Amino acid sequence: MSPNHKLVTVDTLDEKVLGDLLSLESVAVRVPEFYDAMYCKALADLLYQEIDDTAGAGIYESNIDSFWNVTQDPGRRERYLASTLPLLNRMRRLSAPHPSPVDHLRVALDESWPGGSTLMTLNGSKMPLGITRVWRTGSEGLPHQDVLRREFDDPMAHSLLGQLGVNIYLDTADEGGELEVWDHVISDEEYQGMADKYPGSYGYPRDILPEESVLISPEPGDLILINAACAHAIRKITAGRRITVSGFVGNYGTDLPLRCWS
Ligand SMILES: O=C(O)CCC(=O)C(=O)O
Ligand SMILES: [Fe+2]
Repeated sequence: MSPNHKLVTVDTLDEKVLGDLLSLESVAVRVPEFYDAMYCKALADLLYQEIDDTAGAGIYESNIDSFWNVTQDPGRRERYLASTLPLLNRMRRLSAPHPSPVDHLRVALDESWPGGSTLMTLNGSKMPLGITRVWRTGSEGLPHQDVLRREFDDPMAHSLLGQLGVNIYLDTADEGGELEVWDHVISDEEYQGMADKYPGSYGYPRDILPEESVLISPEPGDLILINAACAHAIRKITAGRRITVSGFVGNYGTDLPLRCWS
């Protein structure tokens, strides 16, 4: 059966929508026009300019390291942790006079979850939220999962009850670049047997996944949340480029704050 019923479209987030996603009643939640499309365009133009000036290589180009890039390197981890407030402030500056999409997301999560929402901390330091990722023509994200405890052997990772991937789409590809989500979790036990083949839970072959998936063509302004334990991929961009503001949301239980990072 097609898993399309596992994509939920809502006007606003609330406890039930987030709870259903965490319990895999759904695999993805879309909030259309979460951030005004005109604001998206203005912000995307500024971000493209900045990233073009400082481009690096990789499956996508981004302004800061993702946490999984820094887990093995104390120096890089320090730089990552030092980037938190500058990153938030930069997004506010670039968005002005409109609200920052990251702040908008943080407030929406805080107001929709009984325990509220805050930034993830590591040894008392706040972790950055709101990495910007540019995906250019020809790039793609292979099927993968995002499971912090597989990357980082720390109580803060092991006590997570669930992890969501959250993206605000500021600009979307002309062709391709869809987000594909499978209603399928590769368990830690299954992953153990193949961790050396797919480091970082990245690059699963499609033939180990169900034939049917949820395929989402994001529109500028969309907020899309996925249960990051489900295998997911970004289809190859065949025309144009896309830019997202991206992060993760960790669940420690209904009465505790959600914890956000990138
Ligand atoms: O850019 C996207 O559509 C999804 C990126 C992703 O893999 C994630 O947010 O976990
Ligand atoms: Fe992901």
